[in-house]
Amino acid sequence: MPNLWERATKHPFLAAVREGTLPTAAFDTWLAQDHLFVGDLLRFQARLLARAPRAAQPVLVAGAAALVGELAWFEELADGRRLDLGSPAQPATLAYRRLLDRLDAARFDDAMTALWAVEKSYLEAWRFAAPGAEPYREVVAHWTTPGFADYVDCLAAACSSLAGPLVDEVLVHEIAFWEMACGR
Ligand code: HMH
Repeated sequence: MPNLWERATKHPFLAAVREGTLPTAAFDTWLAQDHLFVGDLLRFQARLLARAPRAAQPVLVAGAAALVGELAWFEELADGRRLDLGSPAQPATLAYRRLLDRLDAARFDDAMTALWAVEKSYLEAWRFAAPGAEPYREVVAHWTTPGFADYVDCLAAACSSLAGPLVDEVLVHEIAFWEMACGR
């Protein structure tokens, strides 16, 4: 569904990051909520790892380790902005968490494809925002490094399919997440 990909990866939030017109409050909302999301994603990925076939273990372990590092990176970013990361999860964050929880009951292959969609959409989204206006360059760079693109390729290689209803569902949640950050 190209339209969902487009909406998830070319959202006005990302254009505003590129152009330097994003309100600080929108960025800070995104930062605090994405910190919560990454914690949820790490827990989901650990559960997926627990039932992964042998061939998918390396990429899932490497990704989980990267998510732990990412949590520390979020905490540093928040520190630098004097932003409190203790704000409660907003409805879009909670809804995305529920999708991740539901993936526990999906077949491994389908859950793996959904994980790929989570990461692929982020890669494409931040590529769209690149290089980013000055205050946001470091954030854009974080998700547009060759290492992250390689990770997304490795996830794809461990997937039996790169499409399906769960991919569309992921994209709907990605769109809602940007909308939340924009206060909509
Ligand atoms: C909302 N989607 C969202 N946040 C993220 N950090 C990623 C995907 C990639 O990990």
